[in-house]
Parts: sequence; structure tokens; C-alpha cells
Amino acid sequence: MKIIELHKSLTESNDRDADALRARMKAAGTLMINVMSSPGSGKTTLLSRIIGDIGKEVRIGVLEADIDASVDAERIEALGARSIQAHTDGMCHMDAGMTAAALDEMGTGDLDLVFLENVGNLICPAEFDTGAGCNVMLLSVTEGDDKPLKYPLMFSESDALIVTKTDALSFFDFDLKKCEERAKRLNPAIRIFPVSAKTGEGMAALEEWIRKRMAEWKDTKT
Ligand SMILES: Nc1nc2c(ncn2[C@@H]2O[C@H](COP(=O)(O)OP(=O)(O)OP(=O)(O)O)[C@@H](O)[C@H]2O)c(=O)[nH]1
Ligand SMILES: [Mg+2]
Repeated sequence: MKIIELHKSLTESNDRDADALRARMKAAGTLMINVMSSPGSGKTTLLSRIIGDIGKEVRIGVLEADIDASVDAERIEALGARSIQAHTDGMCHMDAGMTAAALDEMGTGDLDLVFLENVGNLICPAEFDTGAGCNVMLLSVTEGDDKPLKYPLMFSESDALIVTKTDALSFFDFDLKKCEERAKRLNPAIRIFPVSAKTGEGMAALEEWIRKRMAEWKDTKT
């Protein structure tokens, strides 16, 4: 299990670093999906499910970013997928320089798809372009349907909203329709996928969308 200790990037322009990383990944035909959410909303469980479902046809790597520990990368590695654990030196997000350093350490040239599991919180990760080709966020039904009102930037920056733990909907007052309306008001183009990584409900639609994004990424390579 590889662990990389990262520090805040010294370069002045994160946006420039992000564009350079995106161009590099595009030239290689590897799509990076930046996965953001609050702690415990189900990121690692969802990625594990995706690896189990499509990991035989798609070469997947996972960059796990946390302040400490390596449990998430160990969970991914146990499934046979490539992974690396990055420690963020106390920082609550990944920037593009940190992401590039960790990807270099993991090696991505032969991969079709890389997930960056960003540090868990709904604020800072949305403020930093990581160089990903695609941003997704998770919101679990246990967190409440009012989150688009409180953390608008995260919803505005995400290409897709994955509403997780739908198997638990009957135990919580989560109004899926209200949440969708609130998210679409902030970001009319956002795609919304209600899923349960536990039961598999809704996973096929999400995985189809990921396949399409990968194909588009490779098609527009030049
Ligand atoms: N009922 C239910 N529980 C889930 C589902 N997905 C994840 N969980 C549970 O939610 C908890 C947190 O899941 P993780 O996948 O570790 O969440 P995470 O977002 O990766 O957490 P951090 O990396 O710590 O931010 C675990 O106890 C999971 O078993 C789901 O679809 N249904
Ligand atoms: Mg996790």
C-alpha cells in the first residue's frame, strides 16, 4: 500500500496547474472523476460497488485523499484495483498540484478511469479545480434535502449529484423531489442519480453515464 505525504502546492496558479493536468490526462485518454461529499456519505462504498460492477471491462485506479489513515485505500486495494493513499497535511481539500503528484506516484498511463476521492466536506473541495475531467458529488439521504441551500457552490460545480443510501429513504424525511429542484435551480445541467450502493438500486444508470463520459473523453482526445 503506497502512502504519499502531500503539502500545499507552491505554484501560484492552481487553475493553470489544473488545466495542465487535464490536458495530460486527456492526451492519455484517462478520465479523472473528482468525487466530493461530506464525511461518511458513502464515497468509498460507491467506488467499491463500481469497481465490482465494471472493474473487469474498465481499468480503474483510485486516489484516496484524507488528512490521515489509509483505510479507504486498503478497501480499494482489497478489490484488486490500483490505489494510493494521499495525506493532505491537514488540508481539507486537494489542489491540482497535489493531485498531479499523487497520480504520478500511483501511475495512471495504462488506466481508463481514475477516481479522486476528495477529502470529506462540502465546502473547500468545491473551491479548487483538481484537474479532473468531471466532478461529481454525493449527498446521502441521511444528510437532509436542504443541503443545496446551504452549500450552493458544491452543487454548482458538480456535473452529477449522486443521492446515496436510498435503501434508507423510508427512515428519513428526505424529499428527493425537493432536493432535485433545489439542485437544478443552482445548476440546471446537473445530472441526478439516486442510488444504493448496498442494494445496487440505480447503479446501472450511473455506470452507463460514466461509460458515456469515458467514451466522450477518449473521442475528443486530439
Ligand atoms: N444503508 C446504506 N449504508 C451505506 C451505503 N453506502 C455506504 N453506507 C454506509 O455508510 C458508512 C460510510 O460509508 P463510506 O463509504 O465509508 O463513506 P465515505 O464517504 O467514503 O466516508 P469518508 O471517506 O470517511 O468521508 C458506512 O457505514 C457504509 O456502510 C448505502 O448505499 N446504504
Ligand atoms: Mg471514504
